[in-house]
Amino acid sequence: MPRPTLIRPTLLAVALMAIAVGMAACTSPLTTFEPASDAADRILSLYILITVAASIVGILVLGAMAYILIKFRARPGRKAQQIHGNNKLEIAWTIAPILVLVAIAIPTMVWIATSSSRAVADDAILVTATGYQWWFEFEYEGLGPDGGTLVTANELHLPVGRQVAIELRSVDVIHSFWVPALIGKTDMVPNRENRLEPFVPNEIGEFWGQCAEFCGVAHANMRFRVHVESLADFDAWVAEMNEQTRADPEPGSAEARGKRVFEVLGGCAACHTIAGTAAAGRIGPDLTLFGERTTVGAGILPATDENVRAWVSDLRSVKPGARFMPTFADTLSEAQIADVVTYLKSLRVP
Ligand code: HEC
Ligand SMILES: [Cu+2]
Repeated sequence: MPRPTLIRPTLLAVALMAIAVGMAACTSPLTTFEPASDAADRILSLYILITVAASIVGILVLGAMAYILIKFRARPGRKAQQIHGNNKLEIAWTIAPILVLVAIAIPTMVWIATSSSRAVADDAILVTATGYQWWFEFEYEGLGPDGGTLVTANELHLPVGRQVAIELRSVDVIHSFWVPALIGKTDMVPNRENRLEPFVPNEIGEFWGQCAEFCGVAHANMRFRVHVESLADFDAWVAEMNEQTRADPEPGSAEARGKRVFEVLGGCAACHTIAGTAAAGRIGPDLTLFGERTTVGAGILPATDENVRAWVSDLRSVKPGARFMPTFADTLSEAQIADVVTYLKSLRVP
């Protein structure tokens, strides 16, 4: 009988490890490895510290195991030595894990203490993020009309280089707010206000967020985007969001027909708000400046005309389980749906 060799399993293990490492290098929009805020930088350094510590332990333990498996494998004519207890070993393997855990616990606790006591700057942007099954609402304190709140949904705009303080709430079940490149993850709990550590986004870009606590059938489709932009772009967006009276679309245009569908024929205005118009419903996401959105369906699809049309005609074919909003395929004509989409997409910063 040929002697069993370890070459093949070893090669297999090495190949699997190479694949895993290679896949980890793929770009992913939900990676913690590309931080774009001061808080995310700190999370990454803690993450690296713990990963390195865990890897050292893993290599030592697996290495020792491999050595023992090979060195003491069954061989003809050799009898296993019988041992009863070994105090030195017992003490060593009790103390070693304690040291490792203490080494991880100290920086972790320091991090928690400093992050939970970080002061909110005077000029910080104050946002309340509220979880709904299955979308996010964002309210900016003091940036709305007459110093009131400014409401938007599913896409949060933030100026680069300014501190942001976000308070988390939920109206139904427990959700969790997580933007790996910026901040999180922290639960959004009904009847409770959780606070995120104030953070400063330090890179312009679009960052992906995701509900990170299972919250029902459409949990995986409960996403959002954060647009970190220049202060000028942010100010322009805020000013346009606050426009008190939006000019009526040209009579007879697709936009004008779409506005009528939105406010009258489709009843969309019963659930949705578009600031500066008659639409003031509060059941669904605020759709003010919907034309600036890059996504539809709480971050799940690019906001192309086609996707918005598919959403309005039958949102549950796009997002199974979505709540409250009716299917309009049977009650509105294709032309009416196309018009309402044209109207929504025309709501832009000029
Ligand atoms: C009974 C309430 C209700 C009515 C009526 C309603 N909607 Fe909605 N709408 C919602 C809710 C709730 C959501 C969020 C669903 C989700 O993402 O899970 C939503 C989401 C949307 C979105 C996606 C927003 C985003 O940022 O992802 C669009 C666009 C939209 N509705 C358009 C319309 C249009 C157009 C009409 C009328 C033809 C309409 N809605 C009628 C409740 C309603
Ligand atoms: Cu959720």
